[in-house]
Amino acid sequence: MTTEINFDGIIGPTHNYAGLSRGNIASANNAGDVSQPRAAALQGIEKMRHNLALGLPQGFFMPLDRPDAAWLATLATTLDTAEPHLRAQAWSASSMWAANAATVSPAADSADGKCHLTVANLATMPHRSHEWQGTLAQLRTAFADPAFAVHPPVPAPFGDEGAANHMRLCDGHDAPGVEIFVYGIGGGRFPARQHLDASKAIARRHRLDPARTLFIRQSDVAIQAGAFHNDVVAVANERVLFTHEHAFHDRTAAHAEIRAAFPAVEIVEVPADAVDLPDAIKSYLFNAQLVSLPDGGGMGLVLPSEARETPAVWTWLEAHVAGNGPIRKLFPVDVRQSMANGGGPACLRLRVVADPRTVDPRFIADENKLDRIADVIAAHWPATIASGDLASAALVSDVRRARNALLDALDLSELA
Ligand code: SUG
Repeated sequence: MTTEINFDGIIGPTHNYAGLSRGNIASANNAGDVSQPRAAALQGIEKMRHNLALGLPQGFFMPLDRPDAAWLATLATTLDTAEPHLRAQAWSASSMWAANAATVSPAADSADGKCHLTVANLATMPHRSHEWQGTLAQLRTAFADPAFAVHPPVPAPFGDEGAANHMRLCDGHDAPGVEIFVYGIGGGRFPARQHLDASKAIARRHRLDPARTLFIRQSDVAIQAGAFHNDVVAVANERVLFTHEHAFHDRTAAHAEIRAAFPAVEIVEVPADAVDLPDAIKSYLFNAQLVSLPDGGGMGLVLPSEARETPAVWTWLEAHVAGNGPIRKLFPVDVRQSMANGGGPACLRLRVVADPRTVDPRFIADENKLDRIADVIAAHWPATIASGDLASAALVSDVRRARNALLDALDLSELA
């Protein structure tokens, strides 16, 4: 049966705070802190357990092979000799944020009846620009069934950050939907990472119906406040669009276009005078998983525990749940290690609408498999990484061994 499956990126053993993402305030604020890869990865596993227990189908992706010595070789340097900023870029564990792995168009939206995935080029940030090769290999393994079409990235000058800038409205996940691509226009202090030409190329490749495809500009105010991806200020599920007042460049026109393309939409907008942009971004209120609960349970919001600690945000949410709004339940989860690099619950997952039987079963989670993964993490992931540790040859061997142990445990050694 066709359903929505959330694939979470397992947080890799090289997770560290190098302050690599300009425009991502958490990444900048925590630069140089000591990270906790083991705790980080276990927090990610607990989030998956939580969602499984809600009755939601769950998958996962492997961390990439880091530090990426092959990438340093293309820059004519090595792990030993690289300048510190390049070494840190080679060590990045940022593929954990699977929302940036690819853009996904379900089969019901495409003229050829396949579920299309285009791997993101992540061209704007050097530390993420070398993710796509490993991600593409993994997507081709997980989605090898003819039900899927997996595409290479769009060419690099046109920055593409995948599903983080893509939303879909539909009557039910398996029904044809309206796909909304949100792009930014650069020029400010912080970069706009999603290019309109990239979004349009993906829509053409995925053979989307132009009448059910929208391209909407993200607001500069949001980007400059630290919303480096649209999924920091808006999220959609089925008929509901949950959004901040300042998410889009021209709010009135954006809402009108969305209503015209999908009249059944229910727009739940949080006004700036209830939650201002700094609070929305600090708490990651919108970087939540808006999920349809099984058995007609309405919608739930799986959101970071920081949302509960931000008074304006929690007040708004409690009032919404107490009223007649579509969000019926709030589920705070602890992903603090990821949050400290600007990645909330929604960043950590890629949504794929498909029949789980068409996905390589090695990527599908159940409780036993999560136990097995947690055991490998507990045994092999470093407890801490400080910035000086990135120069340690011993740590390089440790993190490689850690990832290989995970690949072995899941019978995925072909991704080594
Ligand atoms: O690309 N942080 C990621 C966070 C991505 C969040 N994803 C979504 N919003 N979907 C980024 O900015 C920080 C890495 C560092 O500084 O070490 C980082 O890459």
